[in-house]
Amino acid sequence: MKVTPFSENCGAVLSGIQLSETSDADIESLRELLAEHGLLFFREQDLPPQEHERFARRFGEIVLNKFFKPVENFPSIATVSKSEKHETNIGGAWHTDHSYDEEPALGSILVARNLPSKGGNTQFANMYAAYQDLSDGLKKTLESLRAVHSNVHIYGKDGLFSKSDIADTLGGTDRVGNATHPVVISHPDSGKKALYVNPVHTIHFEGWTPEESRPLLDYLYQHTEHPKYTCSFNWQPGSVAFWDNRSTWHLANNDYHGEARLMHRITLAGSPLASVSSLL
Ligand SMILES: O=C(O)CCC(=O)C(=O)O
Ligand SMILES: [Fe+2]
Repeated sequence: MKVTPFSENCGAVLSGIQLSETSDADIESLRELLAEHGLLFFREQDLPPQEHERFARRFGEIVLNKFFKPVENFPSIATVSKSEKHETNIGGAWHTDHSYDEEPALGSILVARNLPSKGGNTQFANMYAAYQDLSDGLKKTLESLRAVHSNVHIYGKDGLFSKSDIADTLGGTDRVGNATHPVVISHPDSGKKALYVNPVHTIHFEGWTPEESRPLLDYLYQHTEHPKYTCSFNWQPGSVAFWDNRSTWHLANNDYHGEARLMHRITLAGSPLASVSSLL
């Protein structure tokens, strides 16, 4: 197995491995690489749904997304799709998945099933690197804060998607909720510090109003979106991306109107997030 950086700060490409034929030692190496880089890319994989599921289960427990439709006959695989008729896509703004849960998902394994002739890249950001470059003063302030994450304004009955043209492809408007997490986490597997706020789900700092929170959140978002911390993955048939939700963000480009794009996603269960200060 060969590991090549994908860009300066973002992602690693793994070659010389077929995910349907991994040994226990391969799985352990992948676990370590995921904790370290937060984002692994694979090309030319032969990973039909049953193999996708088998590979995911070797990493841990699968969690079901409350809003996405499952793949027929594979209840643990979520469809992430946009048809030729739709304008709206899923994940079209910077976010990390499931931060609105008390125990946010570890990450996802996304497999390309049907791709547009061009466009449809997924962008990622490295939240270890984005945190690392902040000043010591700001780091100290952020380490003492917690933030509230919600999905009500996105997946709720009056949320963003309910008004969109993909409303009928999603469900679960009554399964929405909030959770509070540290703003700087100690990553459960790597122990490294990562900035844990995101533009779609973080609504305010705990004890601060949304208005008071906005300027600092916006600063952190604009800082993280710098090309230095991000990369753009061009999907090809057989491509797989495996990301860690605790140390990365992602954004699905919506630049292929009139064409369909279908991805299969398996999400792995995570654990409660510890703040850096609680470890002192
Ligand atoms: O379709 C993609 O590239 C990613 C969409 C997304 O946000 C997700 O699957 O969590
Ligand atoms: Fe997502």
